[in-house]
Amino acid sequence: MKWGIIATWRMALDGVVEGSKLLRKEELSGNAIEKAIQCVENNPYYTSVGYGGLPNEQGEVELDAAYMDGDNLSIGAVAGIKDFENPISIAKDLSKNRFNIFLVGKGAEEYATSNGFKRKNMLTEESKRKWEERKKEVYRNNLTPYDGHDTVGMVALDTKGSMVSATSTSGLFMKKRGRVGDSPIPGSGFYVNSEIGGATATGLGEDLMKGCISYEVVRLMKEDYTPQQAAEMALYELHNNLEKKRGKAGAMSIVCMNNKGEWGVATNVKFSFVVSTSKIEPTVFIAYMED
Ligand code: SD4
Repeated sequence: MKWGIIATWRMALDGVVEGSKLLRKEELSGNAIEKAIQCVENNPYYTSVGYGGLPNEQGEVELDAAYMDGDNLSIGAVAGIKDFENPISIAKDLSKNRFNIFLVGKGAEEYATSNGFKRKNMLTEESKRKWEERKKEVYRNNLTPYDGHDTVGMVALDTKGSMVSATSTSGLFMKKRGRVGDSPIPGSGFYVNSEIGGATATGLGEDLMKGCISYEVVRLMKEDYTPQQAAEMALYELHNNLEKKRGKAGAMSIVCMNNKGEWGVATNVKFSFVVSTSKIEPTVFIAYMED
């Protein structure tokens, strides 16, 4: 029985282990990915996702998350949500709706409250301390503050052939209040179609969204490119376009999997990712930019 899960960054490992246990037991990919992402959100030591996430300019933890079901193309997403424990679960819940599937800020918080989601102060002492230090450092050295951001993004395939994709992040460190990156935006931070495969991105959202990169990877897999070819073609084309038209490209990485459980990765930085399939135990890999 074939199943698989691929995820961005090493921080996804514990979650991928948990998600794999469910997929191995023939659970639905939707449940496995939710559990896997919750694991990352709940861990205060992963400072760019969920609890203990990186604060914005005002010292508030504003979170973005999204969920997509590749069987029926349902999408749910939240952006700039504060003080809720598991943004991924709110996004997944929103994906059941016909209308109002992507909610931001207060609207997302009202929805979460009225649907029984648990409130939690997501700012830890550690993330507050980091924010204070960063503020001083930026002021002292006149730096661009937006450093040290990572998103957990995953694509999962279950034994019935159903695929899902999901993301969760606190976005850029010291971002402007209300800033939203690629992660909750369909086609940019994530995309999946169970008839083809799925993809999810991480890196500088402002650049990733200029290439609708997750949709592009899925589109290329539909044209029969392997996941590895699709990831490389989409990422390097966007990278080269940004360099040509704008003089520089930000950090960008993408992982993808097709509905056969074959996977691919591409990056323009040094990037860690996690794969687990019916053939591979959960493993952390490192990818680099091609010469
Ligand atoms: C964002 N793409 O908000 C996210 C951040 C990220 O590696 O993934 N950084 O732009």
